[in-house]
Amino acid sequence: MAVAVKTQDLPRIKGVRYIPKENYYVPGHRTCAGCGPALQYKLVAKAAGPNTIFVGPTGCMYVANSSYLCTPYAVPWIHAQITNGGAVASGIEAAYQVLIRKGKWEGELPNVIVMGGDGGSVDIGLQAMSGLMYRGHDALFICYDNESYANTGIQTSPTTPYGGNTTFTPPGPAIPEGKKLFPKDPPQLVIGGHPAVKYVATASIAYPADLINKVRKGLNLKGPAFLHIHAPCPKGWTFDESKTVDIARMAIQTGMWVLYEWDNGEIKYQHRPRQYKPVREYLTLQGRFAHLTEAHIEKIQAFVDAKLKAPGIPVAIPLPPPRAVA
Ligand SMILES: Cc1ncc(C[n+]2csc(CCOP(=O)(O)OP(=O)(O)O)c2C)c(N)n1
Ligand code: SF4
Repeated sequence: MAVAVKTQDLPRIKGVRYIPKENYYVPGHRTCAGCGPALQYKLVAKAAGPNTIFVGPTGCMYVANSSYLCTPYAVPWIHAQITNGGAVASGIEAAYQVLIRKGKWEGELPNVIVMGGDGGSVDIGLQAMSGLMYRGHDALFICYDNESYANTGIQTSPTTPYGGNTTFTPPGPAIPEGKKLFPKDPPQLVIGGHPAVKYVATASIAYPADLINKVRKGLNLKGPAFLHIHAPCPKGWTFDESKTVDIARMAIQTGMWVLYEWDNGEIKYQHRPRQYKPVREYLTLQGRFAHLTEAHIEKIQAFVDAKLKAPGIPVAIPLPPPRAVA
């Protein structure tokens, strides 16, 4: 006889006043002051609660967070390789399903959450993330997006915006804009290619209650879910560490980041401003864009304008010209 899998039902919260007081990502870690990914970790851990297992593909949230015998996670966690967060989570979830089927685990199925950087989610870790989504494991995959391979010295990643100055895309006479490519679209990548996935959403540290509700929705749902969370990085983006939340909010006010959820084929938007501010107001707050010319800023504005005509729908991305043959 099939054994019923007991699952959790995490309640929706009405606003910031109702954010749980309990912390499962506690002080004592070694991330930079004002680290956006650390703040989102804290919020996700509050949302998920004690019956949670975090899976961490290598990145700032593991290397900067944990040193020998000292970590900030107050729930079980495992450090995966940057390539295989999705595979490790798949194995954990599948093992629990077997234990439940054999009557060796009588509790609720834990929340299995992969917390990967953009590199560990949609670049080096893409195949394992996609495998988890494709096979339909009951797990939540979170891509915390600091728009670079931060832990190895702020190298460019596929989600680094056009024009971003990183250690691999320094602006100079040959390439004045720095990064030449426009970013990948992680939510659309997951939605478009994975029939088992029914819930995909974007979130931001600037809207913590919305973030918590999306985490809980993804966890309550049976099957795989994907969240793309905007998490500014003061070190890599070059801004004052007291401004992390302001920068995250400005991204939404200028349309550089759009908050939405894709729920079984239906798109719903959250916190859409009546009037978007020019992208310049976001770009000028960050040293990584300090070298951009008017023409570069116009190119970014045109990209955002096209995206905002149908937010959540991929836009045609301008490609760089083919490389000149030496
Ligand atoms: C296969 C492999 N390639 C490269 C590395 C080196 N490496 C460690 S952390 C890291 C950056 C991770 O970037 P991301 O996943 O975006 O997370 P972040 O550091 O930005 O939080 C890299 C490239 C590695 N550990 N394994
Ligand atoms: S480099 Fe960025 S992501 Fe990494 S710990 Fe510092 S602020 Fe956080």
